[in-house]
Amino acid sequence: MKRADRDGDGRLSKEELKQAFRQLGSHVTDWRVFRCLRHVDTDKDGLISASEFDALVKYAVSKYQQTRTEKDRTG
Ligand SMILES: [Ca+2]
Ligand SMILES: [Ca+2]
Repeated sequence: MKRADRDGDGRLSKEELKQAFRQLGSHVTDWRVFRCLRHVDTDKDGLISASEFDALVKYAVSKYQQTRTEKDRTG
């Protein structure tokens, strides 16, 4: 969270979120980042707070594992 929060305001913007995904080694497109953000942004301020980030990580990990599984299956 701290590493991903580039401007240090304690919340992640869409852009910071995209960078965070990259650091996780996941190549995501803009709309995917946006969808993730919409999914976890419970107070709808367009930013990811620490608790929202927690939910986001769980969401991202489950998505990431899904993708991995699909890749493993197809080779
Ligand atoms: Ca920030
Ligand atoms: Ca929020």
